[in-house]
Amino acid sequence: MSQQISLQSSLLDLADEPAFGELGDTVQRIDLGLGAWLDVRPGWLTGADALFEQVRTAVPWQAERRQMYDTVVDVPRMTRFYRTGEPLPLPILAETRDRLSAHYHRELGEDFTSAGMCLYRDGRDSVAWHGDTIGRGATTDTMVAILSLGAARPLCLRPRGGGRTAYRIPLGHGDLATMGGSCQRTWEHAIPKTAKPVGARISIQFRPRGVA
Ligand SMILES: O=C(O)CCC(=O)C(=O)O
Repeated sequence: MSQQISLQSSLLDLADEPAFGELGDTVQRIDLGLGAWLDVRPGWLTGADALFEQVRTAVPWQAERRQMYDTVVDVPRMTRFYRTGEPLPLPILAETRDRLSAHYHRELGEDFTSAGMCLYRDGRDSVAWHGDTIGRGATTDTMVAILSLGAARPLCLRPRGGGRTAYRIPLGHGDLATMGGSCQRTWEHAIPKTAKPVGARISIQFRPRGVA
């Protein structure tokens, strides 16, 4: 049975202006084992539903296609990757990155520099089981910090190599989740499809240089 972590995030987040809460002791660390951990900070950003609309409008979303066996299929989500040094489309996204860099700098030893954006339009959009193992994440410990906007979708985690989902963590509405330690090479994560009626969600992932 997977462990469902229930986040008391602000389902009624009516604030017009995005505002960050504290990090510090409000961040809960889950030891996943195998040298991996997951930090969760429900409702880190209030006004996240208002920011969702700004990000959805400001980002030039791209539809990707990829080879799957002998056919080319649509990637079931919209994406845009802002590589290291590329300006982010809204000042608050740079502020988010800088706040995360400040919070994790002692442990990470470097800053977050890139921002991957994913738009899950509805329950048909998803990402399959994977670790972020392009680049340094394949061989060294690192961190991937995710700010979620819009409707909550579960981030699922399982040890690498298959098997059942060990954790299901609903993320949306300004929640923060950070995967750290060996997580990208010893665990896999996914956002599964759902037949339930769910609204759109945006995931913003901050990574250090050379991790993708
Ligand atoms: O949607 C999420 O929060 C996870 C995204 C993800 O795993 C990825 O893009 O590599």
